[in-house]
Amino acid sequence: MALLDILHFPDQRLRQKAQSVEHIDEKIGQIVADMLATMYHFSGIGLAAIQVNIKKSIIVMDLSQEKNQPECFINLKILEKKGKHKAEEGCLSVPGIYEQVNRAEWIKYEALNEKGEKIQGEVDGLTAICLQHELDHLNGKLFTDYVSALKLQRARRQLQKEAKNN
Ligand code: K1U
Ligand code: ZN
Repeated sequence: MALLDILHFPDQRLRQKAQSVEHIDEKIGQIVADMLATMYHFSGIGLAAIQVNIKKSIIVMDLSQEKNQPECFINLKILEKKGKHKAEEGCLSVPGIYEQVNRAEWIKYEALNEKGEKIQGEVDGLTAICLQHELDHLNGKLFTDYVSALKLQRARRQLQKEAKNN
């Protein structure tokens, strides 16, 4: 397993769009393993392949307390969305910034797992938020795109202040 480099805002490679995975083979298995190792290393709850400069539709996630329930979503598609929910988000590609974002409260999805099996689910709460956040990454979008420029400026100034005081 290898730790991968995470791209940070404003790196334009974060704006690339992922391509569908055609064949799930050993190479894809290695990417999934490396993405999981990277996500755990940086204490994330999710990671999209675009964040590690891999232009493939691959997402990993683990929302368990014990960090022992890794999940993988290949070619994730959101089929239905319902409701609205505002919650705080962070991003490993935008370190130190946490802002409220509006997302659908409930989603129905389909994807492939790391074995190439079709998976489907209906989820809400943090799972729904995280999958929408990661799918945005695969479409070149960041959570900060939903936040006002003024709020972002304030958050960045606060970060700079904290960095000076430490
Ligand atoms: O995609 C990423 O950059 C990972 C990101 C996922 C995410 C967190 C929160 C809401 C939506 C998506 C993270 O794991 S950020 C770090 C983190 O663990 C976290 C931050 C804020 C709230 C909950 C968790
Ligand atoms: Zn992110």
